Amino acid sequence: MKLAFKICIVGDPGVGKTSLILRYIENKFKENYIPTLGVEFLTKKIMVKDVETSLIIWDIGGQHKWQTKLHLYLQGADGAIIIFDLTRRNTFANLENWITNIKKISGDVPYLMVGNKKDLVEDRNVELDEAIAFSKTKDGYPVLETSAKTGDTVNSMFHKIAENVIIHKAKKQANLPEI
Ligand code: G3D
Ligand code: MG
Repeated sequence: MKLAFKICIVGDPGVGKTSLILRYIENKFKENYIPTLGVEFLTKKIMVKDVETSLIIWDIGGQHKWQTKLHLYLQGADGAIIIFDLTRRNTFANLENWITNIKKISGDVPYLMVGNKKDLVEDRNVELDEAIAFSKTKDGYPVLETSAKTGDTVNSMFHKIAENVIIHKAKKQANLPEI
């Protein structure tokens, strides 16, 4: 059996969406210049519980034109990762809006809440405890903390969403999208 999942990476501008994908796919971090990926999605194959799984990772562009086309990105997502910036509280406050959009457009799909820029220890403005408390008021999905700069928890973030998609589909007894 081979599976393919569409995973959307969302979150406010500058939280590190593109950097996390670049770290995951190419194991690189660009300090000063983040090239636009030039494509709307990238694919990575991983093994999840002995099953070959293709993650089709969609990066939501920062420019306004993409924000107005959010529905095109989120449509048909099997799961989402909402990124916020641990140094900027407003990006954490906006999780609520992102969850609303995901539910409205993608439907009942699993999502992770991920605080990025963990390496900026001195500038941290959101604590893990409060993010977990927030998750409990919503759907109780996992909260992780990452650094695209050091690579901390980046691989496990993608692995976790794949696992959650499989668990969620199994619960709903939906057919897994095979390729
Ligand atoms: P976006 O795709 O969500 O808009 P980007 O965000 O990936 O373009 O990242 C925005 C800025 O945050 C970039 O800096 C990038 O280098 C920085 N960044 C992303 N992830 C991390 C991280 O984990 N740690 C640190 N310290 N910085 C990070 P610039 O200077 O290009 O704006
Ligand atoms: Mg980007």
